[in-house]
Amino acid sequence: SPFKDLSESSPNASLFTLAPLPMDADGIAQGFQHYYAHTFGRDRDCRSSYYPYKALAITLRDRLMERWKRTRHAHDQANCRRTYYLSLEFLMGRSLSNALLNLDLTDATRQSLYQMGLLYEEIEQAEMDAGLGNGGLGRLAACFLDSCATLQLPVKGYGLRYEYGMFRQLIEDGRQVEEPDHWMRDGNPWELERPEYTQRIPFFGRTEEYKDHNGRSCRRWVDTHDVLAVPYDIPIPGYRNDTINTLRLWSAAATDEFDLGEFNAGSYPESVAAKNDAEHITMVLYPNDANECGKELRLRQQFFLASASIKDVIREWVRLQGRDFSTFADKNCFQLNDTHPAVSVAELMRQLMDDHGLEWEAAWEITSRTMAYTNHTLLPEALERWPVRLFQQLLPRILEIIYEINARFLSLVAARWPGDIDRQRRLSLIEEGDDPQVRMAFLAIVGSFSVNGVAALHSDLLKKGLFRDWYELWPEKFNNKTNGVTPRRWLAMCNEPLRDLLDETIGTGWVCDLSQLSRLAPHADDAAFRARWDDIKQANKARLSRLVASTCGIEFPPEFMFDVQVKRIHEYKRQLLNILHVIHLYNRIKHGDGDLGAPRCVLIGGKAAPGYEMAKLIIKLINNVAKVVNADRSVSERLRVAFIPDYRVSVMEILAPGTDLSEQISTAGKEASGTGNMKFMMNGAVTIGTLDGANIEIRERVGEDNFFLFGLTAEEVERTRGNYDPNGIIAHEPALQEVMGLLESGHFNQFEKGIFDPIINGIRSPHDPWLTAADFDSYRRTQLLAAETYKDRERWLRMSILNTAHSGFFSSDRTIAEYNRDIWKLDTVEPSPFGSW
Ligand code: B1H
Repeated sequence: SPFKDLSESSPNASLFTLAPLPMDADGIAQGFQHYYAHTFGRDRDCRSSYYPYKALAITLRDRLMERWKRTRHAHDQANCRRTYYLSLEFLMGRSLSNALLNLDLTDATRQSLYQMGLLYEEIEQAEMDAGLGNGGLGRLAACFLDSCATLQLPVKGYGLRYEYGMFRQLIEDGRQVEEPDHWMRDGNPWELERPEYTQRIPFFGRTEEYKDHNGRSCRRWVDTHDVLAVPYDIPIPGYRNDTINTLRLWSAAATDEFDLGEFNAGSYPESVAAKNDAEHITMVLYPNDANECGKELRLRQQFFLASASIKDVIREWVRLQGRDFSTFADKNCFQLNDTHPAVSVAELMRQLMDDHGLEWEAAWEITSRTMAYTNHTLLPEALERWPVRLFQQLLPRILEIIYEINARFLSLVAARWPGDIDRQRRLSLIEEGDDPQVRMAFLAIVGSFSVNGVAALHSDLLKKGLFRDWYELWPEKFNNKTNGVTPRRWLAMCNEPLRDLLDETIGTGWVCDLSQLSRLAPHADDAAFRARWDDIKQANKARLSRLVASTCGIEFPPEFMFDVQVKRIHEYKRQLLNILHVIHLYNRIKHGDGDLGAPRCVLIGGKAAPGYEMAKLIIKLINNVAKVVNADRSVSERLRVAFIPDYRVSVMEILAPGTDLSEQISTAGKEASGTGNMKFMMNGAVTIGTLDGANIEIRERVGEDNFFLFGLTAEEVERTRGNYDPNGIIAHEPALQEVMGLLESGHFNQFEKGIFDPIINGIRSPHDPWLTAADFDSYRRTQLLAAETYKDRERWLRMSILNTAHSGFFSSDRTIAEYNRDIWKLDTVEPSPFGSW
C-alpha cells in the first residue's frame, strides 16, 4: 500500500511549522498568480474564465486548509460528542462566493483581481453548481452544514459523490429535455481525496452460523461481493470564525480482486471491465423529488452510504477510544435525513455485533440511543418501502437483523396491547402481501430516540395521521423543528445592496443573529428609508430582468410586479393553479377589462422528474401560454410570462432578491415545510399562499396584513375528500368557466390537438387530490388584491420591509440551535490556535 507509515527517522515535524497565509489583497494576488501561471501554465492568450476561477479557488482552499486542520485538531483534543448528518443529497450550489464571504475576503479579492485586469463577477460564473440534490431536502442539508460551522458545532456531513448531479433542463418546443450534468468533468477544486480512509462495503452473498472462540454461536455475512468506498472531503467554512467543518462524500470503486474463473479462462479484459459495475453505485443522483422509485441501484446507494459512514465513525472511535463501546452512544449521534439512509439502523447493529462482538441487547441500546430521524413528507408516494426479496438478495444479513428487530418490537406491542392483532399488523416493519415490503419509516422510528417533522403543521399531522400509532406508543420521541435557511448565502451573499443597507441601519450583528432584523420594523414608517429600499429592489429586479432576457428571450420591465414561483414541478405544488390564473388575466385583458391592478411579470421555473408525465405536461402548458401572451401586443403591456430553464441554486440567488410576490400555493397539508418561501421573505418579497407548511409560521410572524392568504385549510381539504364536485364549481364561477373554455377550445395548442386533455380531465375529476378548482376563485380574488396593493407603492414597500424584518425566525441558525438543544446536545468547539498541532 502507498499509505504505509513513514519511518520514524522521517523529518515529519518541520513539515508543519508553516506561517499562516496572508489574508489581504496582495496575498490573494500572489497565490492567484502562482496557480494561474505556474500550476495551470496559462499565458496572455488564455481568455477563458475557467482557469482564473480554478486558480482563485485553490488560493482560497489553501486558506481554508490551515483552519480546517486546526478545527479537526480541536475536535480530537476536546474528545467531544459529535453528530453525523447522513443524507443522500447535499445541494451545495457554488462554493467560491460563499468561501469568500465566510473568510471575509470578498473585497480584498475583488480588488486584487481588478488590479490584474479581471472582473470577479465574470470569474464567479465559471463555477458549475454542485447539484447533488433534488430540491428542498438537499438544500436544507447544505444550509444546515453552514449553520453548524457558524455555530461551531462538531457536525460532519456524510453523502455520496455523484459523478452526475441533478440533470440539466433544456426547453425545446416548450417541453423539458434532460441532459446529463457532468459537473466534475473539469475537476472539482474544493474536494480533497482521502484514499487512506477507504472502506470495503459488502453486497450479496449469504449468511451462516459459526462458533466464536468462546464457543458462542454467532451469525456472519459471507461470500460477499465487495465495493470500495473512497472518501472525498469538502471544507465547510463557518462565518468568520476560523471553524471549518467537513462534508465527506463517498465514491464507489472496484476492488482489485478478479473473478478468477473468468481471469483464468483468458477473458482478462472482460473481467477487468466487469468492475465497472461497482463504480455505477455513485454514478448518478436519482432525480425523483418526493417520489419513491424502488430501483435496486437506489437501495445499493443507500446501503453504501450507511455502511461506509458508520465504518468511518467506528474507525475514528477505535482510533481515539479503543474497542470499548460503552460510551459510544454518549459521544455520537446520527441524524437521518428522511428514510433514505434509514438502513443505517440495521447496519450499525450489524457492525457492532458482527465486526465488534457486541451482544444484541448492548448493540440495540447503543443504536437506539444514537439514531435520530427527520421526516420530510406525508405524501404516500414518497414513503419508502423496499421489497423483502430485494433485501434478501442484496443485503441478506441486514434483512435478518431487520426481522429480529421486528420480532422483538412486535412482542413489545403485544405486551402493551394484548390480543390487538390489527395493531401489530399496522405497526409491523414488514408489510405483508404477495410481495412483502420493508417499511423504512417504521425502521427509522423503532431505531431512533427522536422523530421530527419540519414545520409545526407537518409535525402535528405526523402525530395525528401517518405516525399516529407510533405517537401513541412513544409520544416522547416526537418533536418539531421548523426548517430554516442560511442568511449568509440567502441574504448577505446574494443581495449585496440590501446587506449594505442593513449593516448601515441596524449594524452587522444580524448575519449571525437574524432575530436582530426585527430592528428594521420601525424604519418601515420612514419615507426616506422606504425610498432606499425601493431603489435596492429596483436594482435587483433589473438584474433578474437581465437573466430572464438572456435565458428566455423575454423582456421583463422592472416597473411591473414580479410574481415568481420556482420549485420542483409537482401537482401538489400547483403550478397549474398559477397558470390558470395567468390564463384568466389574459382573458380579462383581451376583453378590455382595465381593473386588474398593477401590470405583472409571471416567472415560473423548476424541474419535473423525467418519468413524471403530468409534471412535464404542465411545463409544456406554461410555455404554450407564455408564447400566446407574450406575442400579443395588446396583452404584453399588462402581462408577461416566462418559464426559466434549468432552475438551480445559483439561479435562485438572483431570483429571490428581485421578486415582489412569492407564490407558495400548495394544496394545504401537502407541503411539509417549504424553504424557498423563507428565502423570498428574507429578501423582502410578499407571499401569496395557502395555510400549508411553514407558510403558517411565516404569516404568524409577519402578521396577516402583510401576507396574501387564500384557499382551503388542511382540515377543509380532508373534509372535501369524497364530496368534491369540480364541475359544479366550474359551472358556478364564470371566471373559471371562461378559463376552462379557452383551455378546452385548444386556444393554447392550436396545432397540437388534444395534448392538454390529461390536464383538463384532472381539473374536472371529482378525484383530483389537489383540489385545483376548489381554490381557484379564492386565489383569483387574492391575486387581484395583491396587484391592487402593489399600485400603492408606499403600502407595498412597508409590507416588503416588514417581511424582511420578521424573517429572523427562519434562519437555519435557529433551526440548528433547536436540533442541538433538543436532540444533539453538543458543546461548541473553538479551533486550536495556529501552529499548535
Ligand atoms: C422533501 C423529499 C424527497 N420531502 C424523496 N421529501 C426523494 C423525497 O429522491 N427522493 O426519493 C427526494 C426528496 N423532499 C421536501 O423537504 C419537502 O417537500 C419540502 O416541503 C421541505 O421544505 C423540504 C425540506 O424539509
